[in-house]
Amino acid sequence: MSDTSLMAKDRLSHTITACRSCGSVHLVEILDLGTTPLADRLVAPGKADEPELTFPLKVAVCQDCSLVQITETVAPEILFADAYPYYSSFSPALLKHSRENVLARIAERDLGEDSLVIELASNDGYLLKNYVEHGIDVLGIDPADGPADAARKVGVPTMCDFFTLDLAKQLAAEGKSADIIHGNNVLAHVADTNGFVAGIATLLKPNGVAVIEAPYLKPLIEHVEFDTIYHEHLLYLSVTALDHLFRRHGLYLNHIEHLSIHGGSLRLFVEPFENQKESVKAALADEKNIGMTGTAYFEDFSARVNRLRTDLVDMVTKLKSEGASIAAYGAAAKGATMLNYCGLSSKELDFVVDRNVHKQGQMMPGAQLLVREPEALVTEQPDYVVMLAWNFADEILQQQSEYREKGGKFIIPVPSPRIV
Ligand code: JHZ
Repeated sequence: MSDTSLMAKDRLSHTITACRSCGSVHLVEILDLGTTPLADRLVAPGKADEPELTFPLKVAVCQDCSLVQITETVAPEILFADAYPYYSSFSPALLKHSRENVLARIAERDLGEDSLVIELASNDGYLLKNYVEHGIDVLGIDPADGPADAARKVGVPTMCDFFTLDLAKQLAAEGKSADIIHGNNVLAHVADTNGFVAGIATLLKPNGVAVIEAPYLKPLIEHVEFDTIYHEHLLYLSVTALDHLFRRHGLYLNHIEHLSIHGGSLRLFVEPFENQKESVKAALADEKNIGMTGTAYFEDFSARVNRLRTDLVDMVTKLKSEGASIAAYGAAAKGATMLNYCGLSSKELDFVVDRNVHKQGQMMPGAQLLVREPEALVTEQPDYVVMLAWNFADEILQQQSEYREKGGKFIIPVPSPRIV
């Protein structure tokens, strides 16, 4: 796919002036995280001295449809297609979560020989492979070459492309229509929000369902999960904003489930007919009640984000002054936001570990920490490890029992820094 160096600077990003969903110009800024490098754009060691691409990272809320969104759109070809390093299959917890999702859908739907399940942003086939095992036809669509190749290797037919309304129309013209469309952690990533949802409407069978997962705005705000804000995530979703968005395309958010994954997510059940369940009614009422449909709810968020930064930097500075060595766990995209916003780098942290072999040997953007294999925690035994992938804390703490038994401690930064 396209290489950044071939793109004119002015085509790399643009700032929006209207809501990504409803088009209103009534956007109110609620947070400014400064100018940051791209969270998943790892740096090759030989390129440490080359300047990194950086872009403004500001968050606004739409006063008309309540959608929270960042105001800068970085070209998707830069974000997702150019050596995108995220492979879903490196987390056993995510694999289990996805398998359970598929088994529940198979149990509740009458899927057979004529059925088709499509996944948008199917990554390395981590989810669809479970349908393949049950003999159900699938089609994965993902713009990143590496993960798409990995998916084909595990038997998941995959188109390497961005999902757009045009692509949906092309697939529909070829006779494809879906019983289920999955889209996990992708709705918030797409700049043409309305085109993406219209594409789903185009491909769903009249009795089909789109089962979509996305981080939920409420825990993000309440637990100060500000590090999940980066350029890949254009939207921060509430049920209110989603309800408006889907209705515009003849789709209905009929049911939701609350999930603990990624710091608190929603699983949305979206259908081409209206049958709103209590789960949605309750969430809409709750969001209205707590003020999420206005701007007041967000007023102290920026101050709480600043407080977390001060607390984490103070903690790290104090430990360093006492002679402690500190590393980090998880070369996660959210880790890049955390490190860059807090100004933590190789001065304070020795290295970061991550199981993803595609990340190892490279450096985290901005902070330029070298990514090493998790075994380095036991061989190097740093005194403390900042848990950047705090959303998988339980899994990682368990996996790192040897490091912990030898006296190693983790610093969990969210919702406020604490040592475990
Ligand atoms: P993880 C990703 O964000 C990318 P990130 C993306 N933008 C998105 O939308 C969100 O997910 C939802 C590693 N790890 O998944 C793997 C271990 O090393 O929280 C990952 O590199 N050992 C599409 O990148 C990182 O940590 C482990 O035991 O913020 C976690 O990144 C486990 C469990 C993970 O998301």
